[in-house]
Amino acid sequence: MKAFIAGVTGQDGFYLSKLLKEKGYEVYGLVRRTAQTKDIPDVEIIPGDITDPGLVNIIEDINPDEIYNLAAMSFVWESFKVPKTTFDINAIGTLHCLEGARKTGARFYQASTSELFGASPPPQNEKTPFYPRSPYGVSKLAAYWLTVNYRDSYDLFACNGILFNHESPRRGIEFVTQKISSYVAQIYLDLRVVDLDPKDAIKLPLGNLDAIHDWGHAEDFVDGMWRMLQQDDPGDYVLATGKGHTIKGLLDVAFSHIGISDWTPYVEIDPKFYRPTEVNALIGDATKAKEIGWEPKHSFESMIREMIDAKIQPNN
Ligand code: G4F
Repeated sequence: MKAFIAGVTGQDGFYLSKLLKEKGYEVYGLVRRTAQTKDIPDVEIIPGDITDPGLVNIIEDINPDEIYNLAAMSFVWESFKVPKTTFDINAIGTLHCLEGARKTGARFYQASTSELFGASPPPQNEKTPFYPRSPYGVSKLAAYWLTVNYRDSYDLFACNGILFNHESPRRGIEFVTQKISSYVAQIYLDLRVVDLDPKDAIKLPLGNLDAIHDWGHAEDFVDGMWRMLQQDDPGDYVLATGKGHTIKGLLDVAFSHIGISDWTPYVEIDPKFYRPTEVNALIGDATKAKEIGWEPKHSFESMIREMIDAKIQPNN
């Protein structure tokens, strides 16, 4: 089996290519000229750009059995600053991948997101109305419907994985789990060498601490992506743990891992990190995914601890 992954250098690209290699796939990964390629598991690197229509020819040359579109401008906060770039990558890029799937007959996976639900109250599942709250969410909604439309129009085996937040030690520093984990690891290391008074610590600037998210582990979620493409019929699936946590709850778990019960002296609110519109509560109902054998294995607490430990001892 041959798989083509757009977005192979990201967190999910790492775990997915590892999983597919273990299953015996030949894996081809689309990589922009400026992206870092070290650490990607034994993948054939294909230079290219998802926003360029030349992607269709690239996919035709490879002629994969499966295409996974994980490429995205994935930082919701930044999408308010660069809405057009967000659309080019997330919506037009998906169109190019779908054209490649149409030309080759490959099965297609689209990285859709819980951000599609936005303001719709939880629990959210495949039947919940969409109400995105950011240019990112709206661009991903276009990509979602393009995927459905290509499935309906051309009888393509195309699936949307509607994934709730998923994290790991490979998560980018701009996302709140990694931002908090990295800071907490640094505080732990500092406390080992100096008798740091909490009021003298450089504070961690954060935005909205009350938003509720459903955070799972990326390693569990890539298994769900693969499963969707192995079914008899294509469909759309929510992947989520079903448990919601606030940013405050995340801070509780992270600081208690290094023995600090009161994190308030270490955190300050910086309005810069607020978004013009926010999702208040995203908690997924993954009943449909469970029917195809998907089950998350990591807990939220163990994942946050793993992320902090990876920063404390980066080589372990
Ligand atoms: O970690 P975040 O930036 O992730 P967000 O916006 O939920 O997006 C991630 O998950 C989505 C859903 O699956 C993906 F579609 C998307 O591509 C990405 O992977 O923010 C999480 C929450 C937000 O409510 C945000 O307002 O944390 C809140 N937050 C509070 N202070 C902060 C901060 N987020 C960031 N990044 N930085 C802060 O200082």
